[in-house]
Amino acid sequence: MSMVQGLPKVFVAGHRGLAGGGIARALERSGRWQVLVRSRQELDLRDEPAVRAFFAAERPDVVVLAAAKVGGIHANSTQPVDFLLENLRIQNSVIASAHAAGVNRLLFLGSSCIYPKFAPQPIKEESLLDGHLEPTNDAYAIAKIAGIKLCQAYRRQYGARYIAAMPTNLYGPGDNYHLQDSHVLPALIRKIHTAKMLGHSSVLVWGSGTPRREFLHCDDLAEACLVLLDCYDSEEIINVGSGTDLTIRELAETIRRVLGYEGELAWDTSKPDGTPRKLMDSSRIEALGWKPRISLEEGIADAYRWFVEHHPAAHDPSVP
Ligand code: GFB
Repeated sequence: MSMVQGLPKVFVAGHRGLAGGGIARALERSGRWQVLVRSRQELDLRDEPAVRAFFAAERPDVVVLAAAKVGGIHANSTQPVDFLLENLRIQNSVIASAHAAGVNRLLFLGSSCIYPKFAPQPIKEESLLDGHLEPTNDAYAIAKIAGIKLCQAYRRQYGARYIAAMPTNLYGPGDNYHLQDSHVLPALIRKIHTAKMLGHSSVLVWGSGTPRREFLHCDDLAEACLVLLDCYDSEEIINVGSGTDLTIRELAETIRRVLGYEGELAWDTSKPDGTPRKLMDSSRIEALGWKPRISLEEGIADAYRWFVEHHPAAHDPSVP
């Protein structure tokens, strides 16, 4: 007989991703959950009939919806159709199927980009829908806002205990290191590593370097999700951030230092900056007893270790 029988069963949708991977590991580690996962090959989350059949057969007690089409500023601004449609399909099919199968507890993950481009800083949860979105990722943001609203609607119409958390920019082991489509932190780890390996004298960084971003290690997010599953039950969304931000220039300098690269940083101002700043106010989750534990330097070193040990681009710069 399995050791985990008798424990509540939690389905982590998106366990191969950065957020979902960290959450599935943390749930396993806690020893309090029976963790259920499916790869994309086993279950296409956009396929609602397949997702309904899966839920009917497995009947999880709880769902963590961390599956999404995600990417950095370039991917978001050049593939808005995919970001809007895929995310709507995934979240509609998972949330509706969970409810149809009697799941009464679900945690939906949104993003800090749902807030208005010029929201007052640090951004409080109340800023949702209080202004215009940042155009480079409005498709993704609209899909995530629809997911928030769907969770709130299930709560209002059916009393379902569905909650939505808004993580800030995440990074960590298992990140996407694609040259064009990744987020800034893994992109700069890769570019600086490659420049060091090939002896290049400089690295080209996108934009002006002045936008500010807040970063959170995926294992810190995972611990926050465990806290939320245990003790958060409100229709209000809840921010999960590290509480500090820095400029892209400072981020690039930090990565340069951690990786020990001595070359220069050059700036490609033909590339978009995106939103000027999106530091979140995370006092609501901090009041529940959670705080981030991994410093940016430690986290970058951890992500870099994973990149060198697991990613083919660490040894072959021609990998896309
Ligand atoms: O992480 P990132 O792609 O997305 O870019 P956002 C953040 C900043 O880093 C921008 C600069 O100002 C970029 O111009 N940057 C510098 C780079 N060099 C690079 C590089 O080599 N690659 C990348 N990608 N950026 C995303 C949203 O916004 O944040 C998503 O598009 C999501 O929807 C995610 O919300 C968390 O922080 O601007």
